[in-house]
Amino acid sequence: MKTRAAVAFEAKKPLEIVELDLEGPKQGEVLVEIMATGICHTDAYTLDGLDSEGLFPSVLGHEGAGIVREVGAGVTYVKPGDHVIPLYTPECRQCKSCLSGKTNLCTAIRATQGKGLMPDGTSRLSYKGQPIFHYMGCSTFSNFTVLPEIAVAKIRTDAPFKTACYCGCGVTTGVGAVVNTAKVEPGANVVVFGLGGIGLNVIQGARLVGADKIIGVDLNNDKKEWGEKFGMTHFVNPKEIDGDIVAHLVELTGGGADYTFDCTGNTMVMRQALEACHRGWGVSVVIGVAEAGKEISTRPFQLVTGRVWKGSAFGGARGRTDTPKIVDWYMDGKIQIDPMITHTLTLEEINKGFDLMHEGKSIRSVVVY
Ligand code: NAD
Ligand code: AHE
Ligand code: ZN
Repeated sequence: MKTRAAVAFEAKKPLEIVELDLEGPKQGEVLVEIMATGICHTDAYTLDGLDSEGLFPSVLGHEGAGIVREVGAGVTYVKPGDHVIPLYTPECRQCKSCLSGKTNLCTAIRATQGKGLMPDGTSRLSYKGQPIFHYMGCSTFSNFTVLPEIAVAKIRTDAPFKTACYCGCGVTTGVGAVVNTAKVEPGANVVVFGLGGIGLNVIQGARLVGADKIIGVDLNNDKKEWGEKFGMTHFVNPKEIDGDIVAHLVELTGGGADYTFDCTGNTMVMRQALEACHRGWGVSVVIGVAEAGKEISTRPFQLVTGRVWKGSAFGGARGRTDTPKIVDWYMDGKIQIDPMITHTLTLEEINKGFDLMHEGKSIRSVVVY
């Protein structure tokens, strides 16, 4: 079949809207009509050539929601008509990682996913006879996409696609990092670095679990009002304080934060986030994705004296099990999504979404097909 898609033909070039050929679902795969997709900073990072796994030409996009239109042989989990969210963190429930109960990082198809291919080692997408790579196993910047059955989460049918798609990455990543990875407890002091599409969800996650101080740090003063909408109690712009940001935050939290979250992808900020933690028990969670070649460092003494450095991918959420629950939390009013969708675009306008993100003018742009 044919599908309209925004293709990343080369790094650092705008996406081009073209008609692609899409092969139907093979054994264990499903064809999904993507109804809406968010644009996450990770898409921009890959398009900008900063991802060590970045492949071109490819169809980016990993924050979608849609409807199953066809299933391949052997598929039992979903049927045509089901509403689903594509999962860049699938959940096979059979691999060593899934069975461990210790991680959400299913390893069943990670190797081929990282090579831009389906589990059988081929692509379903092509343009003028040449294969186009899949991206993060999702490729939601295509109106139709093929996914392994283990890489879709079945969600309730009354959730609007335009907002539910955000649960495919940003909402689940931010809220999940608080609830699943850090396990923030009521009364804790929390510092969130970077108040974008992820950081604001960390903030609302911290509010949800009853954190005390929720301190937001951003270089963009416009983010103060945004943070406050979702539960932030204090805002700090590192450019506008006297002296060192770490010392400032340690003072503000009465000795250091119980939990800090990096939502910037900047390795210097990751260090500040660790060092702003309380001696003896503070936990810093790295969510931001750093560009290829970057490394983090700190004095080992920071760890010797009890600070803990952790990472979180997709908020520690088990794809098929937890994503539908996040959608339920939204539909039940426990978390908010609607105000964070600042821009609704057509596929033809998708490059504008990237511009708005780089200009700091959007929280989430969503393409509605
Ligand atoms: P975004 O562009 O919407 O937000 C980034 C925010 O960080 C902006 O408000 C910006 O002003 C702020 N910022 C940038 N540099 C800063 C600095 N030095 N100090 C303080 N604030 C700074 O991006 P997003 O969509 O929220 O994504 C944030 C990061 O999370 C990206 O690196 C993205 O790739 C990553 N991410 C990770 C996961 C995961 O599973 N680990 C999932 C989604 C996104
Ligand atoms: N491909 C990059 C790493 C990118 C990365 O860390 N991705 C996150 C999700 S970001 C979503 O917006 C993730 O889930 N990572 C776990 C995984 O298995 O990819 C690189 O450095 O090569
Ligand atoms: Zn993302």
